Amino acid sequence: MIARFAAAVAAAGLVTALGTAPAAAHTTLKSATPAPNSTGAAPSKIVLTYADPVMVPQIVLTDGAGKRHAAGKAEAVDNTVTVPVTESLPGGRYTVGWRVVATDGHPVTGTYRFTVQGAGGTGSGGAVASAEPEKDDSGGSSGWLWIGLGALLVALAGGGIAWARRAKG
Ligand SMILES: [Cu+2]
Repeated sequence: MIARFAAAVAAAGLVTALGTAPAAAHTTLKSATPAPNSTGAAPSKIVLTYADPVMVPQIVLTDGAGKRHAAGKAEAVDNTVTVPVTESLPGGRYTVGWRVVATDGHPVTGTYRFTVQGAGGTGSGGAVASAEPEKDDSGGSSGWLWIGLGALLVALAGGGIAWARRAKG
Protein backbone atom coordinates (compact mmCIF):
# COMPACT_ATOMS: atom_id res chain seq x y z
CA MET A 1 0.00 0.00 0.00
CA ILE A 2 2.75 2.42 0.98
CA ALA A 3 4.74 1.55 -2.14
CA ARG A 4 1.72 2.21 -4.33
CA PHE A 5 1.15 5.50 -2.61
CA ALA A 6 4.77 6.47 -3.14
CA ALA A 7 4.51 5.54 -6.81
CA ALA A 8 1.41 7.68 -7.15
CA VAL A 9 3.20 10.61 -5.54
CA ALA A 10 6.17 10.13 -7.86
CA ALA A 11 3.86 10.01 -10.87
CA ALA A 12 2.14 13.18 -9.74
CA GLY A 13 5.51 14.84 -9.44
CA LEU A 14 6.40 13.78 -12.96
CA VAL A 15 3.15 15.18 -14.28
CA THR A 16 3.88 18.44 -12.50
CA ALA A 17 7.31 18.61 -14.09
CA LEU A 18 5.90 17.87 -17.53
CA GLY A 19 3.29 20.52 -16.92
CA THR A 20 5.90 23.17 -17.56
CA ALA A 21 5.95 22.23 -21.25
CA PRO A 22 5.48 25.14 -23.67
CA ALA A 23 1.82 24.24 -24.15
CA ALA A 24 1.09 25.75 -20.73
CA ALA A 25 1.27 29.44 -21.46
CA HIS A 26 2.08 31.75 -18.62
CA THR A 27 0.20 34.98 -18.29
CA THR A 28 1.73 38.27 -19.37
CA LEU A 29 1.36 41.90 -18.37
CA LYS A 30 -0.83 43.59 -20.98
CA SER A 31 -0.96 47.16 -19.73
CA ALA A 32 -0.25 49.30 -16.71
CA THR A 33 -1.06 52.64 -15.12
CA PRO A 34 1.16 54.61 -14.88
CA ALA A 35 2.20 53.35 -18.29
CA PRO A 36 5.68 51.88 -18.69
CA ASN A 37 8.26 54.54 -19.57
CA SER A 38 5.70 57.30 -19.15
CA THR A 39 6.21 60.65 -17.43
CA GLY A 40 3.41 62.29 -15.50
CA ALA A 41 1.94 63.34 -12.19
CA ALA A 42 2.43 61.28 -9.04
CA PRO A 43 -0.03 58.36 -9.17
CA SER A 44 -2.45 57.56 -6.35
CA LYS A 45 -2.49 53.94 -7.40
CA ILE A 46 -0.85 51.44 -9.68
CA VAL A 47 -3.03 49.28 -11.91
CA LEU A 48 -1.64 46.25 -13.71
CA THR A 49 -3.71 44.36 -16.28
CA TYR A 50 -2.74 40.84 -17.31
CA ALA A 51 -3.75 38.58 -20.17
CA ASP A 52 -5.30 36.10 -17.73
CA PRO A 53 -6.74 36.04 -14.22
CA VAL A 54 -4.04 36.31 -11.56
CA MET A 55 -3.76 35.89 -7.81
CA VAL A 56 -1.37 36.44 -4.89
CA PRO A 57 -0.12 39.76 -6.27
CA GLN A 58 3.00 41.38 -4.81
CA ILE A 59 4.17 44.84 -5.77
CA VAL A 60 7.36 46.62 -4.78
CA LEU A 61 7.76 50.30 -5.65
CA THR A 62 11.29 51.71 -5.56
CA ASP A 63 12.81 55.01 -6.62
CA GLY A 64 15.97 55.64 -8.61
CA ALA A 65 18.09 55.32 -5.48
CA GLY A 66 16.63 51.93 -4.65
CA LYS A 67 14.53 53.21 -1.76
CA ARG A 68 11.18 51.50 -1.28
CA HIS A 69 8.07 53.63 -1.35
CA ALA A 70 4.83 52.91 0.37
CA ALA A 71 2.41 50.87 -1.68
CA GLY A 72 -0.70 49.53 -0.01
CA LYS A 73 -2.08 46.05 -0.21
CA ALA A 74 -2.23 44.69 -3.73
CA GLU A 75 -5.64 43.35 -4.70
CA ALA A 76 -6.25 41.05 -7.64
CA VAL A 77 -9.67 40.97 -9.30
CA ASP A 78 -9.81 38.79 -12.41
CA ASN A 79 -7.08 40.06 -14.73
CA THR A 80 -6.38 43.27 -12.85
CA VAL A 81 -4.13 44.06 -9.90
CA THR A 82 -4.64 47.36 -8.11
CA VAL A 83 -2.25 48.82 -5.53
CA PRO A 84 -2.86 52.13 -3.75
CA VAL A 85 0.20 54.36 -3.50
CA THR A 86 0.02 55.48 0.12
CA GLU A 87 2.36 58.44 -0.09
CA SER A 88 2.82 61.41 -2.37
CA LEU A 89 5.72 60.39 -4.56
CA PRO A 90 8.41 63.03 -5.09
CA GLY A 91 9.52 63.66 -8.65
CA GLY A 92 11.91 61.13 -10.08
CA ARG A 93 12.11 57.76 -11.73
CA TYR A 94 10.42 54.74 -10.18
CA THR A 95 10.51 51.04 -10.74
CA VAL A 96 7.49 48.80 -10.25
CA GLY A 97 8.44 45.24 -9.46
CA TRP A 98 5.56 42.77 -9.60
CA ARG A 99 4.90 39.10 -9.03
CA VAL A 100 1.64 37.28 -9.60
CA VAL A 101 0.56 33.66 -9.77
CA ALA A 102 -1.36 32.65 -12.88
CA THR A 103 -4.29 30.26 -12.78
CA ASP A 104 -2.01 27.49 -14.04
CA GLY A 105 -0.10 27.86 -10.77
CA HIS A 106 2.98 29.41 -12.32
CA PRO A 107 4.40 32.57 -10.78
CA VAL A 108 5.27 35.34 -13.21
CA THR A 109 7.45 38.33 -12.40
CA GLY A 110 8.46 41.54 -14.11
CA THR A 111 9.48 45.13 -13.69
CA TYR A 112 8.88 48.41 -15.47
CA ARG A 113 9.71 52.07 -14.95
CA PHE A 114 7.84 55.31 -14.94
CA THR A 115 8.78 58.87 -14.10
CA VAL A 116 7.01 61.31 -11.80
CA GLN A 117 7.31 64.96 -12.70
CA GLY A 118 7.68 67.47 -9.93
CA ALA A 119 9.90 68.81 -7.21
CA GLY A 120 12.95 66.70 -6.56
CA GLY A 121 13.03 65.26 -10.03
CA THR A 122 14.23 66.45 -13.38
CA GLY A 123 12.31 63.87 -15.35
CA SER A 124 15.60 62.53 -16.62
CA GLY A 125 15.92 59.88 -13.98
CA GLY A 126 18.16 61.99 -11.82
CA ALA A 127 18.87 61.06 -8.24
CA VAL A 128 16.05 61.57 -5.79
CA ALA A 129 17.06 63.54 -2.72
CA SER A 130 18.25 61.09 -0.10
CA ALA A 131 17.08 63.26 2.79
CA GLU A 132 13.40 62.66 2.27
CA PRO A 133 11.06 64.19 4.86
CA GLU A 134 9.67 60.83 5.82
CA LYS A 135 8.55 62.06 9.23
CA ASP A 136 6.34 64.65 7.60
CA ASP A 137 4.03 61.89 6.47
CA SER A 138 0.82 61.17 8.26
CA GLY A 139 2.55 58.56 10.36
CA GLY A 140 0.47 55.92 8.70
CA SER A 141 3.04 55.17 6.07
CA SER A 142 5.25 53.06 8.29
CA GLY A 143 2.15 51.20 9.42
CA TRP A 144 1.32 50.51 5.82
CA LEU A 145 4.85 49.31 5.29
CA TRP A 146 4.50 46.74 8.05
CA ILE A 147 1.12 45.64 6.78
CA GLY A 148 2.66 45.30 3.36
CA LEU A 149 5.54 43.24 4.67
CA GLY A 150 3.12 41.00 6.55
CA ALA A 151 1.07 40.50 3.43
CA LEU A 152 4.24 39.77 1.51
CA LEU A 153 5.24 37.06 3.97
CA VAL A 154 1.81 35.47 3.78
CA ALA A 155 1.92 35.63 0.01
CA LEU A 156 5.40 34.14 -0.07
CA ALA A 157 4.28 31.26 2.10
CA GLY A 158 1.30 30.70 -0.15
CA GLY A 159 3.36 30.90 -3.28
CA GLY A 160 6.20 28.77 -1.98
CA ILE A 161 4.83 25.58 -3.43
CA ALA A 162 4.38 27.16 -6.82
CA TRP A 163 7.92 28.49 -6.66
CA ALA A 164 9.27 25.07 -5.79
CA ARG A 165 7.41 23.48 -8.67
CA ARG A 166 8.72 26.03 -11.08
CA ALA A 167 12.27 25.52 -9.85
CA LYS A 168 11.93 21.79 -10.52
CA GLY A 169 10.49 22.32 -13.98
CU1 LIG B 1 2.26 28.73 -16.83
